[in-house]
Amino acid sequence: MTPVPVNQQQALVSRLIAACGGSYSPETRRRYYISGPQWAAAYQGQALFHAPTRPAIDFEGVIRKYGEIGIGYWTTHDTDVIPTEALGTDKQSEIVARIGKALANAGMKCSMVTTETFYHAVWAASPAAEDAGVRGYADFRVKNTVDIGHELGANFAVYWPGSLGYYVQGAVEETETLKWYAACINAACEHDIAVAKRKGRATLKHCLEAKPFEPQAEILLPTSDAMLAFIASGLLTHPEMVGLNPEYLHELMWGAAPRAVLARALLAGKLFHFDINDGYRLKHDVDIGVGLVNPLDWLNVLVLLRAHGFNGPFNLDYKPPRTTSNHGVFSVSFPAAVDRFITLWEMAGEVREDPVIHEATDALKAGAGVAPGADAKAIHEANKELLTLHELIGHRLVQILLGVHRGRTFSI
Ligand code: XLS
Ligand code: MG
Ligand code: MG
Repeated sequence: MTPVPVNQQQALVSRLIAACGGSYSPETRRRYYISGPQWAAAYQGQALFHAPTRPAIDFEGVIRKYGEIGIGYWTTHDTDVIPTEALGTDKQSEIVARIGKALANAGMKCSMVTTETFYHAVWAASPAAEDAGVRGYADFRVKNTVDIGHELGANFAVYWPGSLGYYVQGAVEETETLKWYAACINAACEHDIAVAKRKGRATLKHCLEAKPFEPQAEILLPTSDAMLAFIASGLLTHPEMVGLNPEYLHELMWGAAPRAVLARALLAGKLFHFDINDGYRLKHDVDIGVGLVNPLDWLNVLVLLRAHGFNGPFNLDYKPPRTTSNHGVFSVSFPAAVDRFITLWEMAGEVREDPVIHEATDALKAGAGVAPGADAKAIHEANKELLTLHELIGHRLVQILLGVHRGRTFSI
């Protein structure tokens, strides 16, 4: 094997990703409502047991690269771009103006803003802590994020509450904490109504994002279903402004079927925004790129979303692995994730038109035509051959995903 010196490695990566083929042009990529988070591209590979592996990159660099790739929208936490101590000051206005310029230069738009209510030490006991000072500060932070969102032309605000739970049970009274958390969301919505009116803009869509654990041991609102119950609990003053930002992997983390989660959100009219990534059931929030682990499940998810007219935003909330360099983040991670998503989205369109699936599904719905009655055995006997179609549909979906074998053999 010939060693590859470091000054030739980027060229090798670029040549091999081109050799993979199947990439879409930036113009095509921009037609989809796909957003790139500031924090995803700027992630340096650090974690509790992991030192960073990539140098820092500023928002101008991230936005420029996203624009070149053809990612149409950018999303950010307030403190991804504004130091905590500068929030709400003139320095913030200066930075927001720079962001606006960078977006315009890259031909991008800001679609979503979110408040970091988990990283800073002030959130150790959550944004809905016992101390009124912490809660007042949380109100300031979410309202300030609403201001930034309107300033940048965003339409969505996301809330992942982070530490809304505990390591030690019994230390907080759950109903009290949930009421305080609702008060914070209410503050954001009420402020939004006032700002939107003043600016002649629509109010933002406020999207709650659940995660079952991490960074706490137990979480008070661990799943999208818990968030739906919270929205309908009567604690929110503007429940119509509040919906969900489910994250694909967060639902797998508690063992759910993400497609079923999304179906429940769709029925409730609350699927506002969707964080797209991949990973493993009942494990950590590893935020792997969309389609790298569960492509068949992703295909099925997108079939459901297309059937219900959900066209985005699809937010690339994943983390390029620690083994990827900054060159790799923009030459492999992001373009490849976008391209896998587009391919799966287009395949989902094919599934919806597929004549075999159509005929099988119609036949299942038509049933055997026996009159409804009380004879269980007769009903089963009349339908039993039709039900093989469930497995046949599964086979057809995998064929669409993998491509039919076209006579393929490799080893014999
Ligand atoms: C963390 C969340 C976070 C949210 C936005 O696990 O996914 O990135 O999407 O705060
Ligand atoms: Mg997320
Ligand atoms: Mg995640």
